[in-house]
Amino acid sequence: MDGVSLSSSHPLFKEIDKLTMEQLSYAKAGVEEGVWQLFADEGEMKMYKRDLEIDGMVCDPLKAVHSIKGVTAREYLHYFFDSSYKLDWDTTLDNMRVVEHLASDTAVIHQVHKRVWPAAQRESLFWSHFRKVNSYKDPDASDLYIVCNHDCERPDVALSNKACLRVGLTIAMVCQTVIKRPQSKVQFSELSREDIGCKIIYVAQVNPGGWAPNSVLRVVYKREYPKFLKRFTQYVEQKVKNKPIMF
Ligand code: 6CM
Repeated sequence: MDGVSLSSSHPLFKEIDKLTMEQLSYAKAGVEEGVWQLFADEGEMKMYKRDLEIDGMVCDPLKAVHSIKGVTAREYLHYFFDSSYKLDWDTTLDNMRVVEHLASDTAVIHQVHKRVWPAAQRESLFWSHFRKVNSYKDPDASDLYIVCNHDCERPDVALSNKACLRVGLTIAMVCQTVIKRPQSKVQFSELSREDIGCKIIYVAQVNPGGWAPNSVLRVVYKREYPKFLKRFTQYVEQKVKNKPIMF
């Protein structure tokens, strides 16, 4: 999947292009000491957060780095982007639907999340864009893909119920395939899953969109983000097992 399928004349193109590239730089910028606090450290998976409140609401930025074996960047992000799998792996969801397929690499998605007591139920409405950006890959990587999600407005998508609040979100997952055998000496077709790995960076900032107790929100995020990344990774590992490698 080289190039961008979304037409440059689409009204959302400029915003999608700008935000996707900004999130890519932000994700790759690392975690400065004294700025990011490590809150989950499980094997290769490390998760960091910063404390940030906007208008009194917790909007803590999150950054996670992970590294797994046997999966390519394209495969990992295929399962993250493709909405037909979301209900399998996203345990925060009550339901979801694709509002519009804007192109093969871009969709608008509406999700209704499970209610967390005592706060009101949340929903999200966002564009989701999948892109290959090899010019930004690390020297040891053979490719780089990103999925970027950001909230949007659609007059044709009403709140699912009046008590629901719509969250704001900017989320990106950046993945790079690492090949363990010298690339100059090997064709992709000769590689097995033992020869490949994937470096993952996930960044997220969610605005709760209205009242929620700050302490509960922080507890929920600390529990849910590691749960999500571990569960999603296991899901992908299971899905690719015994399938031909997709680069
Ligand atoms: O990135 C994740 N999921 C993607 C699914 O396609 C997508 C998600 C967007 C929405 C994220 C909003 C999460 C809101 C969760 C409910 C908030 C409850 C409020 C509690 C009040 C006390 O990018 C994985 C997202 C994992 C989130 C933990």
